[in-house]
Amino acid sequence: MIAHHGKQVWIQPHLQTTNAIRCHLRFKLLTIVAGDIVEFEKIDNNKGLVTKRLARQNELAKSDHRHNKKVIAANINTIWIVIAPTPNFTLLGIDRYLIAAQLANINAGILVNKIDLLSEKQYLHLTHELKIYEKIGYPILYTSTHSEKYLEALKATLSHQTSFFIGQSGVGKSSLISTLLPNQSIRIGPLSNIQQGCHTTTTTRLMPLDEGGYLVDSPGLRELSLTYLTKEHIFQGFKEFNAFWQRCQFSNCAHHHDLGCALIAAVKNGDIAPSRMASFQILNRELNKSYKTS
Ligand SMILES: Nc1nc2c(ncn2[C@@H]2O[C@H](COP(=O)(O)OP(=O)(O)OP(=O)(O)O)[C@@H](O)[C@H]2O)c(=O)[nH]1
Ligand SMILES: [Mg+2]
Ligand SMILES: [Zn+2]
Repeated sequence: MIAHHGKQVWIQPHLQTTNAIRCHLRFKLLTIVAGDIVEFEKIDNNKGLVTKRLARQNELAKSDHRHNKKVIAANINTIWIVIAPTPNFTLLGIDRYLIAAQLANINAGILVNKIDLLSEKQYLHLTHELKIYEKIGYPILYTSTHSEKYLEALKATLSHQTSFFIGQSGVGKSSLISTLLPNQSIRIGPLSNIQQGCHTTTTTRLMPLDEGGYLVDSPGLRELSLTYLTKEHIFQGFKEFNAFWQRCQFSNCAHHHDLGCALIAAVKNGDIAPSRMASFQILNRELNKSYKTS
């Protein structure tokens, strides 16, 4: 499935030589998202009926406003968390996406766009700040849609797999995709729109790459809510914490006070970054609050 269009969906037949087909769903309850693989019956050359959704390899999800799980995309190989010098980003915001990816068993990396806006000093500061992610094992790519030289490396990284671009509105997800796919018509927004809270991209959409593979563009998210998860999930979502799983002195350790807490000891030893521990505690507090309100 490539995109929703009201109650209908666009399907790309397996052979990429044929155009996308607009389909109704046979069953109202059949939920399909970008990246889903489906069976469909052709009605005519442009129309069809989706009859079945095949089993998903993985599901990228967030919480809806009732703290229930909402799947955003399926069958993704790599999630690229797109950030930029403007709009501003937070490490907590990045961690939310990394945890969702880790729990869905999807590779993730950080794509820093608009580096043309950085002075050398700012660039060095940023690369230093993001080092903690490289240490955990997340790749980091630096790009600018204003310069060809970064795009070749990006293309090579993305080929032959399905890559999902996610991040705040205005970081340049659609700009990057349209530079990589010049033949697709993709709307790019002025930054002023975004500062007023307008999102340029409104649907998640999958597009084929000439070299093989797909890119998925998605609407900007202010932040990814993860309140549908349990505390255990949150722990497991922090990849580097797994070495400390059940190592705390007390089995009900809340990882708040240092009495026998393996995580707090790891922060002191430099094995866990303080910002990751801070994110972990914030996400746990959000869970406590959502239990009370749901
Ligand atoms: N300076 C600079 N500006 C860029 C770069 N890439 C994108 N932009 C600008 O950033 C603005 C937002 O770009 P979009 O591609 O619409 O951002 P988006 O992430 O798709 O936003 P949503 O669709 O709302 O989520 C546009 O004005 C782009 O021209 C870049 O590498 N450098
Ligand atoms: Mg966009
Ligand atoms: Zn602990």
